[in-house]
Amino acid sequence: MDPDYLPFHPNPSKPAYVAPAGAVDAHCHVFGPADTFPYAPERKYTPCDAPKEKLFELRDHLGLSRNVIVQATCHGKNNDAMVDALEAAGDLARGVAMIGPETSDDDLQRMDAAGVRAARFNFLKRLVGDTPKEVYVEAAQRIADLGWHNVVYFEAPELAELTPFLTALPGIVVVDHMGRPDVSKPVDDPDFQRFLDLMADHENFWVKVSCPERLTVAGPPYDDVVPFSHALVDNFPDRVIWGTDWPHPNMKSHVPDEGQLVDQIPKIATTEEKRQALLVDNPMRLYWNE
Ligand code: 0GY
Repeated sequence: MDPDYLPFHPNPSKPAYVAPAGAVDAHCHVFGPADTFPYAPERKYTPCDAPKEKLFELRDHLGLSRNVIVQATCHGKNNDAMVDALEAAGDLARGVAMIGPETSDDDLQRMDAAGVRAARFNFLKRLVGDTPKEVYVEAAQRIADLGWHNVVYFEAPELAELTPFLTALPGIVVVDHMGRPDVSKPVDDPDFQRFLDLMADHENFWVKVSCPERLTVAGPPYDDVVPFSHALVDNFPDRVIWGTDWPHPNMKSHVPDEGQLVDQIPKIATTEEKRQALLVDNPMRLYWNE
């Protein structure tokens, strides 16, 4: 089973930027290995295996300390590979699951014990098809009872239609990849302003300033994405987190070098204080607050 996009970088560079002690990669994945954790039959893409050992190696190589491992659609709602990675990492990782009506209360309890702290609701039709919102509403209610939060993934043009649903979610809502703005437009474009307004009006909304490799038009080192990340870090310093997005599923344009992604951090968070919040204090408050 061959992957249908580019494999991850075999030899990422060592970043020049040294992250503060305890820095968290708050968006990354583990895939397979397929012979132990098969990919979901309903998946929209086939990844290359990206096992937990490789993720932990990358964490150490980049000078990071912890991971938040996010369930991706290629494993569907079978969270076993992610949970296995959490169990191997001990206190150094937390997880974000994908759940549905088929997920039992026992499954939720088991995932909670392993370190899962959120469920992810994905609105990208290219990844999940068209999931009825009622399915997400019911799941959100179940996870709220466990003290988990919501992680949502959508693209900027969908935000207006999704806003009533998103703002009705109970508890904290973390938006993946800055709400996927079109970075060929200026930062004051109405689509991105709508997202900034959502963040400003709803203090339960957080955002991942991640994924420049997917958003960029110019390519590495992703300077065209910096104004967007920077605006979010500056306006909402206590509600931003950062992640590598390793192993970058569905990347077809180029193979990202995670060392380069780490080296973007000082451009988007321009003081020590902001970097400490982005990389350590905020993700720790969200995922290790117990
Ligand atoms: C990401 C982004 C993507 C994939 C998934 O769950 C997924 O399959 O999230 C994407 O294709 O944009 O966050 O990994």
